[in-house]
Amino acid sequence: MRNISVAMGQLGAIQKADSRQAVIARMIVLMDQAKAQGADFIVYPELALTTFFPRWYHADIADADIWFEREMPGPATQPLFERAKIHQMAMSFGYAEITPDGHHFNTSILVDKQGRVTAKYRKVHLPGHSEFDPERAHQHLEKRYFEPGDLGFPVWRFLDGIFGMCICNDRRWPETYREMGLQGVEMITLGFNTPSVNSQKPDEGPEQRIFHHKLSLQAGAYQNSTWVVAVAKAGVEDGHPMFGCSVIVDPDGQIVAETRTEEDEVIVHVCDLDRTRFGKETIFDFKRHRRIEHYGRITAQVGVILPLETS
Ligand code: CDV
Repeated sequence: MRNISVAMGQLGAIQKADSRQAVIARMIVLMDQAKAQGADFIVYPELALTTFFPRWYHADIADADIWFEREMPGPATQPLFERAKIHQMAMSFGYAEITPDGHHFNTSILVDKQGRVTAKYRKVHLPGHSEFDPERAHQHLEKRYFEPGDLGFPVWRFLDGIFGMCICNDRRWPETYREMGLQGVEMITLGFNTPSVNSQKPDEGPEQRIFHHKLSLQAGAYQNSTWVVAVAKAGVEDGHPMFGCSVIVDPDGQIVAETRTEEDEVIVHVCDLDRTRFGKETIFDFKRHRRIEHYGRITAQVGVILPLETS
């Protein structure tokens, strides 16, 4: 057995006016609770340090830089790293990253038990749009504020296993999981901010949104025989509701842990990384069963090309 005690550190709403210091204080409380429950590793959401700012339109894109971090850890986040070191707790969280040469990414990191940033992932699948869209019930301007990630989907030897990351919308794409599955991933962590209502389809509410969320995670876990840990930022941010339902999915695709609220909440589950072996050695033994000669379109083509019409 290779057991890792994993905590989901779900965050409730963060309002526009909330400071990073206030959010970090909440994250430290969650970490303390996780430690008290025996966790080795805590996973926090996407863009954990601020409100989900891509819902707000800045006419001058440079004005959005207030939401970005220039260093990690920086002055606001240092106390979280210090507490992690004291607890000997590994962690993962998401934040908006601005690089020294001015690139903007939606980023997630793995931090080891000594408080060292050991891995970085930058969100590849950016949903939404880049200009103000009056047709939508709310804006989702990730394509305005971020560039697509430039690091691919790497995996890392971390704790006692092979770990990978993705972020929110990435979880809906089978390519995300398979890229990491082909590198033997045993645990994928991700954070998300998902509005409870579809901005372009008012009758698509939380029930269906949560169904699609779980469907994607469970399929990705099962088809790659990996653990998946998905953690929400939830609750009502300045009038905009987002669902919770942070979950841990086992390598059979079963949900084994789930949050119950849309507030700050910790759930801890012990995950045996050896449970990934059976699926990887049988039905999803990629080496024996994949037929790459038939998969060319997946990397050669982006949109749909319909067959020619026959008269
Ligand atoms: N933060 C996200 O990536 N949210 C998307 C919403 C916009 C659909 C998601 O896939 O959950």
